[in-house]
Amino acid sequence: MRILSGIQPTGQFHLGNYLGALKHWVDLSTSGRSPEGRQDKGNDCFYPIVDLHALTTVHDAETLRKNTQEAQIAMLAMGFDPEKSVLFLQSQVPAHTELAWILTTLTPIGDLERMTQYKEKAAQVSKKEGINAGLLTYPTLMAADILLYNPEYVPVGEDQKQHLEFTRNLAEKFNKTYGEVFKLPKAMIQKETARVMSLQDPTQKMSKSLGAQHYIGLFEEEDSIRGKIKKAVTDSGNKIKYELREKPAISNLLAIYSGVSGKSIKDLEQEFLGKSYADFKSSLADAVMNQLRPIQKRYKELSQSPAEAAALFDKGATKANEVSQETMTLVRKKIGLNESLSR
Ligand code: ATP
Ligand code: LTN
Repeated sequence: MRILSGIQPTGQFHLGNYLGALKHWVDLSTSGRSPEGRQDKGNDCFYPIVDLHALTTVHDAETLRKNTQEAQIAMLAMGFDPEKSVLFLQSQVPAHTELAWILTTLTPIGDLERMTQYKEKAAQVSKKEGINAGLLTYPTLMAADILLYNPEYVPVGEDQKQHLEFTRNLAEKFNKTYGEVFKLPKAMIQKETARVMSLQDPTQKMSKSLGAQHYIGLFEEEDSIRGKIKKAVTDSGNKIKYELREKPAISNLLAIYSGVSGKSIKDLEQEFLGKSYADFKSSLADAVMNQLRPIQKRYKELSQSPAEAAALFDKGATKANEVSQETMTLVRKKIGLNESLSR
């Protein structure tokens, strides 16, 4: 089964990115299990680091270079295996921008203006800076990332569901206009950790932009992580119980615990029956560190030779170029671009 998903290199990854997306992607590339439980031999996974998307918000070359390098090393440290999945930089595969342009010509502006992520990002931009057109057309580039590889599933966090719907509509429109080329990809959402919430405000999703106390960075020092968990807000009462409406903070901590330990929330409620919030948090911090320690260790080792990590991504780009060119040959033919002149 073919799977594709992308992540922006916009700074340090946090536990929300990891539990909501990246951990799941590693599992998909090693286990070969589909949402229907079908046992395939192994999923055929494509995971680009979408550096061109990052350009919509990052306009400093050194920062982008550094973030991209860190993202490459982080993915390898988390267990992404370049033998099992195709890891590459979006910018090293020109077909992404080529198809994005073609799709832009089929996209009503109103559809782009309606996107929640666009509205949120546009609201954050200062008046002086203005809203760049890339923020608006972001979803057509994302649609191109996906459709070039014709994946059946796209594992993403809940926040990306709308972009997936947009991608499906665009694929359908292309097929209707020019003839069948694209499969309609489905979103794959990891239910329990679809939205890891902030440690300080469980009504908002964990994110870097809320501030340091709200998230746990994957490569943060142990003392800092333990401190943040200790200071995480809790709910009134004293029971360790998953009740989203009554106990959003404890429910979030339980979901995190389940995500890092693999234990079910039911089993955790049983395990902490009658225990205090303090005991629970201390045990949660252990579980988080058990998950992160090996990743952090590997990150330190891989950071010694960033060129090796980059070389693995170069290899992935070669493969991604091959696959995407096959799609583009068909696309060019269908839309009437002159084959002999364009290649
Ligand atoms: P920022 O921290 O700057 O707000 P972000 O954390 O939202 O950014 P993205 O690049 O938008 O980072 O997300 C990368 C992936 O991680 C996406 O698939 C997204 O759905 C997932 N993701 C991000 N935050 C969370 C979260 N709190 N819970 C679950 N999944 C998340
Ligand atoms: N928009 C996504 C990142 C992204 C992506 C993709 C995800 C870009 N291209 C293709 C899945 C498939 C985000 O903001 N997390």
